[in-house]
Amino acid sequence: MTNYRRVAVVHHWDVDGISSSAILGRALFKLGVEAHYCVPKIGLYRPEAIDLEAVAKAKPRALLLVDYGLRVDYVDEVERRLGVDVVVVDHHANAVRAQRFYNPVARGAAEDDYPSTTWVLRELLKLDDDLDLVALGVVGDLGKSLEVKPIRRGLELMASKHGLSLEDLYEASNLVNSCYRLLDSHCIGEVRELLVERGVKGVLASCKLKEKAEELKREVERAAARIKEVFARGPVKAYELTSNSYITSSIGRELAYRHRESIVALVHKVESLGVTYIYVRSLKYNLRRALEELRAKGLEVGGKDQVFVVTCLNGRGEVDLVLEALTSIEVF
Ligand SMILES: [Mn+2]
Repeated sequence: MTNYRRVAVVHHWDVDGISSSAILGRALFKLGVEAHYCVPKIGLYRPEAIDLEAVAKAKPRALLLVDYGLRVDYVDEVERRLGVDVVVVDHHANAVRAQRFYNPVARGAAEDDYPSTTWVLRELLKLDDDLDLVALGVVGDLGKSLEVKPIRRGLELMASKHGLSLEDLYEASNLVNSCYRLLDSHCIGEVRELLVERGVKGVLASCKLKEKAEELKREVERAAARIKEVFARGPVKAYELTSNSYITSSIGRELAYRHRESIVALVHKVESLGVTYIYVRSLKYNLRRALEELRAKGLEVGGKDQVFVVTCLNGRGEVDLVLEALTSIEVF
C-alpha cells in the first residue's frame, strides 16, 4: 500500500463498509498515505453510482473498493475509466478477479469464516488493535443471526477488551446504519471520522446519531403498518412496502425472523431513488442457487447464502422471475 502515496477509498454505506474504511483510514494514516473517501450513491451497485469525476479530482494513485460487492466486470470498467489500479477488499459472493482482489469468499472460503469485510481486513493487516471496529462490522452484517454462530464468543471477547458488550455493538450498528437508511451521505462521512478518532465508544456517545435513529424508528413504524402480503405459495411469501427511506433490509430482516420457516421476498419501491428493490431472506433455505440462476438471467443481484437483493432499474418483470426462482427452491 505504501507504493501509493495517495488513494481514494470507495466504501459501502453500511456499518461494515464504514467500519472497514475507518480501519483503513487509521492504517493508511500510519503509513503516511493520504486518503480521500467517497460513498457510492446509496442503493446502487453500479459504476455510475461512484462519482468518478470527484475521485479523479483527488488524483489518487489507486482506488480501494471496500465491502461494496461490485460485480467484477464493473470493477474492471471502473479501473478502465479511472486509469488507476483498483484494489478490492470484500466478502460478498462474486466472480474472482485475477489481480488486486482480496475477497476470500469469492475464492471459495466459507462465509462463516469471513462474516464481514472488517474480518477480511483483520487478517490482511494482521490487526491486534481496532478490534472494536472489526467486531462492529461483524455484528452489523450478521445481525441477530450472530446469536447462533460459533464466532459469537470471540466477538464478545474482542468487545470486552474495549470495555464494550455485544449489546453495545448492536446499538452502535443500529446508530451507524441510521445514516444510510435515511439516505444521508453526509452523516456517513461524519460517522467514519468519529470511528477513526474515537472508535465504537464515540458512536455510542453521539447525540446526533441517537436523534437519527429515533427519526428512523418512527419511519419504520409508519411503513411497517402499511406492509401488504401480495403472494404466498409453499414456503415463499412476498410483501410490498412503500417508503421513501432505504429501510428495505431492516423490514426484510424483521419479516424473515417473523416467518422463520419461510422464504420472504420484500418488494420495495423507493421513489426518491427511482429504484425498486426485491429483498429476499430465509433463515431455513439456502438461496445461493436462486441467486445464481437470476444473475445468469441478467438480473442485477447481490447477496449471499441467506440473503440477496435484486435491483430493478427499468422494471422488466423482475418480481415474477424472482418468485419463479424461489418457488422452485424446494425441489432441491
Ligand atoms: Mn459487509
